[in-house]
Amino acid sequence: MAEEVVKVESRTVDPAEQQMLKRAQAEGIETIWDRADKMKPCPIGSEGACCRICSQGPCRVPPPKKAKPGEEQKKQAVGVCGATAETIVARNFARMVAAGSAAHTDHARGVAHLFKEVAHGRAPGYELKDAGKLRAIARDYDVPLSVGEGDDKKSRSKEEIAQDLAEKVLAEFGQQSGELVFSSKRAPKKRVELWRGLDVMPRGFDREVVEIMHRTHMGVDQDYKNIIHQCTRCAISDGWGGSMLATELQDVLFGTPVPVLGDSNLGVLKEDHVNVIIHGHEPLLPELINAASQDPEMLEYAKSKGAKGIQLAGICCSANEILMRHGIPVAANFLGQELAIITGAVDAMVVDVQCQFQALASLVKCFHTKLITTDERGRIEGETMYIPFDDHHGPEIARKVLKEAIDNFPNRRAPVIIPEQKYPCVVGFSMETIRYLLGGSIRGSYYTLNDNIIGGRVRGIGGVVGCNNVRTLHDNAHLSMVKELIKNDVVVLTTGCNAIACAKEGLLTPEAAIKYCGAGLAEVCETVGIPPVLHMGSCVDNARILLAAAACVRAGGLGNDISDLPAAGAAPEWMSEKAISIGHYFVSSGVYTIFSAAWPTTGSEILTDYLFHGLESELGGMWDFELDPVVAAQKMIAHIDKKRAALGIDKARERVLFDMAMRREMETATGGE
Ligand code: NFS
Ligand code: SF4
Repeated sequence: MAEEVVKVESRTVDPAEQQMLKRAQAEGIETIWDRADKMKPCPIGSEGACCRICSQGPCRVPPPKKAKPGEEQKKQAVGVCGATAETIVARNFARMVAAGSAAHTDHARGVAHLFKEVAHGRAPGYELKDAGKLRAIARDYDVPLSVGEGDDKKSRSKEEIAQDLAEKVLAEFGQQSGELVFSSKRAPKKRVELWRGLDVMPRGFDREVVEIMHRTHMGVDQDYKNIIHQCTRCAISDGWGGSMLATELQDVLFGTPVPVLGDSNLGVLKEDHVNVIIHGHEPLLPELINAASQDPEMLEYAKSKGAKGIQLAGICCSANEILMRHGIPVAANFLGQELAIITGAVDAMVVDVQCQFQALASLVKCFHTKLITTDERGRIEGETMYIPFDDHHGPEIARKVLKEAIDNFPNRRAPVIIPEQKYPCVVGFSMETIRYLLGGSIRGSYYTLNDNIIGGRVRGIGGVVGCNNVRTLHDNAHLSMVKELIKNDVVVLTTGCNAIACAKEGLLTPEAAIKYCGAGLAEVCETVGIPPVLHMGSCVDNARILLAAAACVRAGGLGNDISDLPAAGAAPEWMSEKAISIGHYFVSSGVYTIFSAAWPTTGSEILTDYLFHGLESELGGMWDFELDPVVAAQKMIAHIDKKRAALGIDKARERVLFDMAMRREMETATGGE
């Protein structure tokens, strides 16, 4: 290769992926890092200061350079129509919220449709697995669980309940007025009242997204605060709506996650097995591919082609879904998708929607890998094959996909190089599991967690989530931030690509507590037997974090709203529009939320100040940005301490730290461990 070879250590901190990057360099295979080097981000676009929503533009309104002494300060430009930087930047931000929310809600739509078909017995291969959760959701939606009165009272079957529930949830997509059920019933009472007072209760999933698109059309909403107001309503409809619905219905269909052991990193691939990568976001088909991969007939077929078995492994959020529920190993997060193929060992990569590089289509041509698209919304030009998923023929389709992978096993041509790195992880911390583990079967509440927070052993809660971003050293910000938090006794709840980064680093094991945590958190983790970083699932499962926060509020002792909790959120390597929607629903729920990597509103100081400071007085939560992940973690801790002080529990922590120091001193003095 003529190009200068870039040090792989400057691209990713993951040794397995470094090895694959070296292979790519040696063989002249292009990856996302090479493309990023060639593509300089547009400075005006990255500030959000470019408007191209009508053909009189594009209009660029970046902040003017600071005037030199004696010079007159130039004013910020406005668009041809007079749109100010505030309007333009807010519009761009709003469209990110709309796209992110749409992605989550459209995911929920697919799940809801499948749920309906399962309820009517029209979707072979699926069942209503978690009847308890089904009833809990039905109660929220006022679906009767029984019929008749007195002695004639009869419980309704799961199917009957699910049929009614399906109609009600599907109706919420096109609902025009009123409130969404989860937003009004599952958020803390005080939060709901606040939202009602601000008039940001979402009315219908689709309506809120469409309204952002309308308001940000040329010449409509040109008041930045009013645009952000609609962002808030739309984001709530994502977190306390679409995402929550996707998570809850998936739990009913596939089971609510409980702790399970899994493996992570590229070392999970097996040279002598048919390797199938599940990549994307929706677990509907992957659930059946998993079932099919255990079918003796399929295994026989794999053997007939010379393979010892079938190895499934995940990438991105589909990975998190099947890892959480079945312990299927996770091969990589977002930035590792090409590197998995570069092992030469992947016989098929099965994708559905979201976060899939178009570059996969050309990359698979360098290897034998089949790129199989499975969703009509997510085709890729140049894909090897399109096998559309359909609710009514799931098992057949799953077998067809697997058969394609098996048939491809004998076609491997490049030498197979599988990195040896493989790390165990304990995952499956749904909101219910945390309640069970920390509350025990008797109390079954979040009170024990609260008690530990009040007592000071646990300083607070950090939700660290989100993507990878090729503009930052891969996984570095995730790991530095999480380590800084747990070192300071902040328990971390994680999802998405952050969770995978943590898995690959061994942070999702109980042993990590002793190695990385402050004494208080280490003690709690040791007593309960949990990792200090709790994997709660995929990105739609960020709704689980909201539910956990609501449960903390309900358990008592830590104020009466999410904004009172000593908690903070972060996405240190974010890149997708979904992350902006997620961040904004955390902010709207009362959480201090800090992003690293990049910030999309720097084109307007006024708007940025509103998001970072102004929103706090309205919503109790606010955005923040900090490039350095460790400093960002410290800012989260400062916020947590501010909330501890407001709750009057800051003294307790000082006592705990004092006791611990005393005890340690005594132990050293007596030679104890
Ligand atoms: Ni979330 Fe999942 Fe990863 Fe980011 Fe993409 S996989 S939905 S968007 S990149 S965390
Ligand atoms: Fe320019 Fe206004 Fe058209 Fe945007 S809407 S491109 S600011 S003229």
